[in-house]
Amino acid sequence: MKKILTIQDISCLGKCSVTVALPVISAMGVETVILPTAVLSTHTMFKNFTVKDLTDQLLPIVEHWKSEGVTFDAIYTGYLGSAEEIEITKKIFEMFKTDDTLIFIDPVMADNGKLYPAFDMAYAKLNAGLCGSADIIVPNITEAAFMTDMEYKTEYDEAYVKEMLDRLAKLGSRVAVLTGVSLSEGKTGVYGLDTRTGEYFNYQNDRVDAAYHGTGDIFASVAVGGLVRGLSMEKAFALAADYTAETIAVTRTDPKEPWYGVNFEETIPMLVSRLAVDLAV
Ligand code: PXL
Repeated sequence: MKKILTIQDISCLGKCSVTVALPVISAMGVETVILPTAVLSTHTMFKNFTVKDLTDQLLPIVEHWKSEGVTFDAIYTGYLGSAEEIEITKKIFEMFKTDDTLIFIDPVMADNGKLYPAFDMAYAKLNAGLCGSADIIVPNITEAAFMTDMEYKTEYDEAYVKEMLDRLAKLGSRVAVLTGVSLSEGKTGVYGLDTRTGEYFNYQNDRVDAAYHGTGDIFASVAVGGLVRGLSMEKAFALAADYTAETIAVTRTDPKEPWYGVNFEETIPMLVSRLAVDLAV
């Protein structure tokens, strides 16, 4: 069985990071190993959340795995809590990367034009540096704007998106994929650049007019799960975009607030059956 290591926080309540990655990647038939960067009572969209930082645990845990001869098909990083954790994550890549290990980075730190409460510009720059170690990066437009020194825009054209991707590619990853890209009324999706071929790719879906929390984590988990199962990049990102859109659509029927999280649990059967179809073709 394939195995993904995911490095991100445990937000005990609120459907994001590890509480999304574990069920979603497992449902895709891939073992999910977790390295928690911190334990929070909730994600940081709640007020008065508690945090227990786990920076000092990261190296002892991975050194134990190393001594056991553990290997990973992919390492997928999400919300990291501090500059020091970014440095340690780089070390972990060096310890475990082989020619067959996919390094997949979601540089989680910002959305809707703003950095999350725990972060500042210095952190954004370090995250940009970390992205240079990746095979694939999947920032949203806000995160990309912070990492490329571009203005954050809510209205933009294809030239803006391509310029952003060109600048992201210069950070050093093989593939850069921007999420939440909306180029026409009522549509949203992903726009990517594969630096090996110089080709851009674009996949659009119907847009739901609400920004739900945790959808980036769902998108990233499905994309990395699909890639490790052997889907092409095109298929993996299309599956991730479609599953995220479907999950948002289902969640809209629930009166819960968008900042809480999405009801991805209800759409896992769709994910599993679509993955089976995609793998069969
Ligand atoms: O979904 C991204 C995320 C992950 N982890 C924590 C967060 C957020 C976004 O706000 O606060 C702790």
